[in-house]
Amino acid sequence: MSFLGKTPLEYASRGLSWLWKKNKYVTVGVVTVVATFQSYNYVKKLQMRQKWNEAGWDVVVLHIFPRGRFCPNLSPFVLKLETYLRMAEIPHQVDFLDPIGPKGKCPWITLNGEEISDSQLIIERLGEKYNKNFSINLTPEQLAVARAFQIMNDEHLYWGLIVWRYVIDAGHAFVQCFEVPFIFNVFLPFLLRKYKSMALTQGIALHGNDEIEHIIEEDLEAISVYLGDKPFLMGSEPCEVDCAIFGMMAQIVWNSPGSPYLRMIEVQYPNLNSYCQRMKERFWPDWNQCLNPPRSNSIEG
Ligand SMILES: N[C@@H](CCC(=O)N[C@@H](CS)C(=O)NCC(=O)O)C(=O)O
Repeated sequence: MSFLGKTPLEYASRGLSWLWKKNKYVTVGVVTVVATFQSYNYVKKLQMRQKWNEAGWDVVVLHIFPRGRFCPNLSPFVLKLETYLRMAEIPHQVDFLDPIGPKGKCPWITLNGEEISDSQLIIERLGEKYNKNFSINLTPEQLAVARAFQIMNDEHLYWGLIVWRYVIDAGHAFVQCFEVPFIFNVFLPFLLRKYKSMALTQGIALHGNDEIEHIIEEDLEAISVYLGDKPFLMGSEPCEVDCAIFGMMAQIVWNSPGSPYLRMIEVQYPNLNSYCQRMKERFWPDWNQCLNPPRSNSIEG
């Protein structure tokens, strides 16, 4: 990794030699603090790796963000991957302590000591390893359609959700959807700024709110029309693409109160709501227990 042609190490060594010339004692102090912190992190990571390895051979350790109040996760990609693990009945354990993986994103997994990132790449790897292919009966044309929907969902519709959640709504609904630790309130403005900058770089945040709503409505309409009366996106049985679509739709249905997208689903695209309920019933019979705080099954939601 480099910035303007220099590695962080080069920057650090320049900074230190400048500081050394100014004050040798302060330099020794800074180096000691940084070295202690790094060693602590290193040892902690080693201990965690050891613990993850104890999960057992061929048991996936799924590293994710904490549970939500209304939906097991506030990340569409976590819900996608966890739904897949349930669909494929792959033995797995969940870790909430180290949600950010080697590529700087959540979710990621550890499997037999190997660290693997990105929900889609993980699904592909696990499908091969555990010999699970839920799209095996799809024609090449249907496979192409499923791929196009997955990309629209994960790489396009996602950004509409991001802009609404972190920019337009400024995190208000987001913080209602999970048990917010006190420290998170300090961290929230940085998170909002980071997502705004990412959405500007991606391009969607360059549009006005009405334009963004229109863009996302078109995506929702495409999914709703293609789903039609079918129980699942590609037919009567669920397959891999349903995990992605469900992961994202669930964010609108359960984690975006007051959003225009929830209104659209409720009013214009009710089949997307029934679809979410269907996926939830099929793969998350313990949904209420996976919420934080857990709810008893007598409470509907
Ligand atoms: N393509 C990745 C996307 C993962 C992703 O963007 N995760 C978000 C949470 S929804 C994340 O980790 N954000 C943290 C960050 O960017 O710092 C996947 O499918 O896993």
